[in-house]
Amino acid sequence: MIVRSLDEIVGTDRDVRAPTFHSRRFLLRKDGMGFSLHDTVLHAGTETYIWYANHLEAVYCIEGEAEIELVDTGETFSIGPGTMYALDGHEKHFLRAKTDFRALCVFNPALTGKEVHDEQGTYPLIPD
Ligand code: 9YT
Repeated sequence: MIVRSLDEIVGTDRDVRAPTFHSRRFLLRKDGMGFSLHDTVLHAGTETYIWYANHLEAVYCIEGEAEIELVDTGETFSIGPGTMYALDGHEKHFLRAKTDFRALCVFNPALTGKEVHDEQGTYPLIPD
């Protein structure tokens, strides 16, 4: 069994900083669960372009407000506390945080912990 607190993760190599968000990675590939689990905070007023070409991601909002715009259709969705979205089609999207936006994020396959977005907003698949 694995038990971890946010306090144990902040400031370690599981606490990954990017220009528009920070991602505290509770579970990674090496933990053997088959998915990774992150507590992520997008910074208020930021826009992030994302295309998870190699991963499926589900996002459950805990705090804050954000808008998602799907690139291919132009559809927009407002996301707030208690709402989940799942990128089951590897959708390219813009994520705009109206306030600090905190969410639990689950990735399949699991991230290894080293990934940061590339210029296409993608996390690479890192081989075993
Ligand atoms: C909500 C979202 O997709 N944010 C981008 C960061 C990613 N979820 C991560 O690495 O935690």
